[in-house]
Amino acid sequence: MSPMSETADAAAAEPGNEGEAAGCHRFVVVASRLPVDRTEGPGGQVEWRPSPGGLVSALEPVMREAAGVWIGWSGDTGPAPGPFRANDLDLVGMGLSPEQFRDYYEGFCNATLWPLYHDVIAPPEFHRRWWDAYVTVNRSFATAAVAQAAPEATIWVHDYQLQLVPQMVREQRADVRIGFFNHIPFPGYEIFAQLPWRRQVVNGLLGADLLGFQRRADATNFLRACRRTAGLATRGSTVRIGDREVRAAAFPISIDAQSLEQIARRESVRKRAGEIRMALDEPDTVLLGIDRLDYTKGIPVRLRAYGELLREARLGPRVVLVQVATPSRERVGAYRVLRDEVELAVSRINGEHAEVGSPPVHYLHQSYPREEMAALYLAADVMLVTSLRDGMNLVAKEYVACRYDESGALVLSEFTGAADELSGAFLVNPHDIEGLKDAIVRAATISPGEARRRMRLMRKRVSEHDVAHWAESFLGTLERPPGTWPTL
Ligand code: GDG
Repeated sequence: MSPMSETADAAAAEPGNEGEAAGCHRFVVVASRLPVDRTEGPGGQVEWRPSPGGLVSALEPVMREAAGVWIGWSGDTGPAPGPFRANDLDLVGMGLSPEQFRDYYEGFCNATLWPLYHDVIAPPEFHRRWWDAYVTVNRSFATAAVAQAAPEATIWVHDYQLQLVPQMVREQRADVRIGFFNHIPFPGYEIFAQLPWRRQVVNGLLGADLLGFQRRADATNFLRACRRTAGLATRGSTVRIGDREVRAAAFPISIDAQSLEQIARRESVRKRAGEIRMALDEPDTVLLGIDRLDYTKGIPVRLRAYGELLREARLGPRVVLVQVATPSRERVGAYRVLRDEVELAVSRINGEHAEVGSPPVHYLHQSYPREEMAALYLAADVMLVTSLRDGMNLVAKEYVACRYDESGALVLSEFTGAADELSGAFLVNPHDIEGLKDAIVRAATISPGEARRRMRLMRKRVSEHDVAHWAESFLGTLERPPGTWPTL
């Protein structure tokens, strides 16, 4: 991280002041969202509350060392907040008009790219107006990045919402180093090829020096798209484009395992985990699912498997499933259909199998503070992650990080990035309902010794490969001159 490890010349702005003058930042993060949420104080004044996530905690040390700035959408369709300072970070809040929110965010991002990149689990929609909005919004983010970046700065662009930004920045600034990380899968070529603007997207990404993906298979899919869409030659993980070399490789993202474990170890959180089990009427086995309510997460297959297990009486009478389904993208049609499907399935299971006061499914369509999440992870004997397609799945890693007593079992879909790393899990093909049922039964009846052996393996992986390791290895590779890249 050479250019970023020197102390910045520009003095950091004081809290409450505007961000640093344009062009001063040697490290620029460009992400679809800011790491803070806008709220209104008691007097109606705007306040920015940190929205803590792995990404910001991983990047915070680099941001501080290198006079970094974070460019992202503020989360509403009001005027763009512009540069400001909050939570001790320099931020630039981008705006989306109501039309851009509809065409760019809900349209091209959530109803074109999201289903396309998740193996068309839902049919993607292609609309030229949405694409035009995608180009316009990407251009505004690129312009903001160019304005903030110091000479020879490092710019790290995140995710599928901003795939054109690398090229748009490079056109204006040959001096900067550009990294891009894709948080979701990159699809196989036959699927990607459906995108009417596939060439523009590949060219947009190729503006970066280094492209990071969750899994090796995603990087391979991207390299194939370069060959097929742009006719470019690739060698190993490198694409040659004119006199430049672009690298595409796997950098599996992770979590801040240590701080989550600290939360799980708190007396108050352990007490709360006990209360949760008590409120569930002290069952023998608690199964847990925590997902955004998204069709990629395989909630219906999980409910189907569980319902059949109850009908076949294969789990014993004192088993419950707690399913947290965090509200998500509620205005997009496919998400409304999914919510109805999930809620119908939950009602059917409870209708068929509940006794008064003890439903077999506890369904929670709400979001919770981090402490409550940790208590839920602690209260669960078996964690169910049955995604049909998932870039990584941080929930699986969070469960492992919280199980400091090495108990518990994880049922994990093969179609998650986490499956490449968590070899102690019961791996399942979520489309294979019989296989899924068998895995749930095995996980629910695991011996304490076997559980400990599996959990220890997973905890070692997650603690050694945490989110700081991820950020360091990506930025470390990005900072190296092309000839000195390590074998990835
Ligand atoms: C995308 C990719 C990739 C959920 N409900 C609550 C809550 N959460 C937190 C979880 C976890 C995060 O949200 C969800 O992360 P996932 O990785 O499971 O899934 P996506 O949201 O789809 O994320 C994914 C990820 O990007 C990172 O690259 O792994 O594949 O799809 O951290 O804990 N947090 C709180 N309350 C909730 O109710 N506090």
